[in-house]
Amino acid sequence: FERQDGRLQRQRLLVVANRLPVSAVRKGEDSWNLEVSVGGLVSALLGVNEFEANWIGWAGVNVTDEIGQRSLTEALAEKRCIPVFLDQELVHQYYNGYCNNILWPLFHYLPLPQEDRLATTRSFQSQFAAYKEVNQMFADVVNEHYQEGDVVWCHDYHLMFLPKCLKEYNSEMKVGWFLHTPFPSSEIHRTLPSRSELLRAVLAADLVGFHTYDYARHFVSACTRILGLEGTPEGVEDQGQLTRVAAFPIGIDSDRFIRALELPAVKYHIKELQERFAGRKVMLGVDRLDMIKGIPQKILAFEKFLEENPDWRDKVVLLQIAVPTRTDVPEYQKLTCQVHEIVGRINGRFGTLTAVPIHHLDRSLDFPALCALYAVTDVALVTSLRDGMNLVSYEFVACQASKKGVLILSEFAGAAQSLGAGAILVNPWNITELASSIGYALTMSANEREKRHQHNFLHVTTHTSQEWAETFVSELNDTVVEAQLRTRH
Ligand code: ADQ
Repeated sequence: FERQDGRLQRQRLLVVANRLPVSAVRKGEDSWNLEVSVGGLVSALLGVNEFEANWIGWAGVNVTDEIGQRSLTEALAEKRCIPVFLDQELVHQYYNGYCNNILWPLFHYLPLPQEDRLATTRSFQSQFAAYKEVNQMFADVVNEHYQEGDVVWCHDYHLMFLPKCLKEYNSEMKVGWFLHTPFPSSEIHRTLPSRSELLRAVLAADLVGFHTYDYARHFVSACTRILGLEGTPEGVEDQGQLTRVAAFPIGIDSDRFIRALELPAVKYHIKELQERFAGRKVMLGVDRLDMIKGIPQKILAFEKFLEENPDWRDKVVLLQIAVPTRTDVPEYQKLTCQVHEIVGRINGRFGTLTAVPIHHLDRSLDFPALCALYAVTDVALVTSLRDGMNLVSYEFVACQASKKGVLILSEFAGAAQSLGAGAILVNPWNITELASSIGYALTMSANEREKRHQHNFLHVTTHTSQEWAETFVSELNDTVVEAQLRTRH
């Protein structure tokens, strides 16, 4: 809180992310339907009362006419959202191209595309140009709405250029940048043709945050090895200028999940699911259908488990809820086909006339249905090949107060560092190990389940998303004050 004219005032926060927390659907020339999309970031900031949060981002629609842009801007203003308008070609080059085909895979240790090197190099250059152009457009909108004293919090790999663009406008702006994905080893980052420009642009921020200490360390090493800068325990130093680098592990709004279990709609779903799967253990996967989530590996391990344990074939079911994502990117289309093929084969192999071992849904679930599923699950499977944190594992734990189910968790998810002691940690590439972990989880004693659950439940309910946001912003405020003191001396 800041004092102004003797009155308490909440500090204004400008949250800048690729997507706004609402999706807009056009109803008429100047009317819009706005749907709140509750993801990790939105719920993290919804619970933070200390700040007045305003959002800046793309609304997810192509609006080229002036009437549409004006009316959408007005509709979004009621939700404290400010749109950045991007045309289709820019979205294609910046979002589908540079963000999702280059940076996203690379930050998850999947190498740069290699099919046609020349074509890739050419399109790479135009995609990178579009990326910079879009970041500048975001900076223009932030600058237009910025008021002295605001904290500007930039999010994720889509906006790595934004801190630099903002500081060029106003070096006094308090700018923080947080990465939701892993930051890879410097050996991976150094393959990126634009490696130095990106690092320098991020370093313009006052505070740079990651989910884990390892990602922060990788970032500092990349700055040391690629840019030749000095890494210190506080961050990265360039000619006396310090950029603070630190770990801020995200959490969830655990109370929202715990309270939801008391809602009639959720209780109704729970009862329905219990009846539907009576006599069978329920295993659950909830993921965006993305190559980093290790969905094929998870399903293949389940197949191996059924193959080796015929007695379990009619006693266990795997529910895999996979919400389609980035459906315009060819790699994602291929993954969908691959998953469908494996699921079909396994159900054909082990299914009966009355039951199949895998229920695979290509869609998202609403909040009550999702909570109910988490609550009835015996074993949750998170098999990410890499994952910044993974909130699904946190949400599952929050909903398991009565059942005390088991979490099988990839050691390559950031969450392994916080929930590792309560979960069964696995290497998702090792299908044999994964299959035997399934057997171990399904037969674990009640005593061991209870102990493991208590450990994780305590963590999830004390390291919340609200705490994450408050810690980041207060650290940013402190960093700026310290920097001002240093320059004065
Ligand atoms: P994501 O890759 O999207 O997030 P995750 O952290 O698991 O991964 O968050 C997904 C969110 O979407 C969860 O809140 C989950 O409930 C919801 N969700 C996923 N599939 C769903 C489905 N089928 N139906 C309904 N809801 C579904 C990125 C990074 C992560 C990082 C977060 C937050 O990749 O590593 O943890 O940001 O920083």
